[in-house]
Amino acid sequence: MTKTIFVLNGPNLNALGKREPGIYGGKTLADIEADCKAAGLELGLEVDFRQSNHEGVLIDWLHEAGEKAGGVAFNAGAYTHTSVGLHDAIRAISVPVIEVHISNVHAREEFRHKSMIAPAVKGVICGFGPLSYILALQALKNITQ
Ligand code: CA2
Repeated sequence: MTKTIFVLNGPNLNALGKREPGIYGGKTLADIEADCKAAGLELGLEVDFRQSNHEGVLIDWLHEAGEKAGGVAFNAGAYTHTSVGLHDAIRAISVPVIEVHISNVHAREEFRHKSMIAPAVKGVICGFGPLSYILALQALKNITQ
């Protein structure tokens, strides 16, 4: 049976490709979604790709993933650095969650060095541009088979 992987995106990621290309590259979130769906086809994974600017919606989607998905690739955006609610939601589900970042957060401002969700996730992939998402899908394929 084909596994469904939720690829969840947090605040402002809908603005990708429109500003700050020096940090995040020129791809839009729709481009990244297309790349993830193509990689999913090759890996035998169904990709359910979503974005929200609202913390509670992301929490609801994590709970939904806990019921329906085989794993989650999660770019929580700025909530990565602030959200106890997302930390708790990841702990509340038993499917693996991989933290994803486009930029290398450790090479940026100090406030981005702390991740509230890192202690709750299976692993972290950051700094590879949009490729970070594909690496997360490959990792999920490996750890869930
Ligand atoms: O590198 C990443 O993937 C981040 O999760 C992106 C977040 C940032 O807050 C994290 O520290 C690292 C930002 C999302 C996109 O924000 C934009 C800001 C300006 C223009 C376009 C996107």
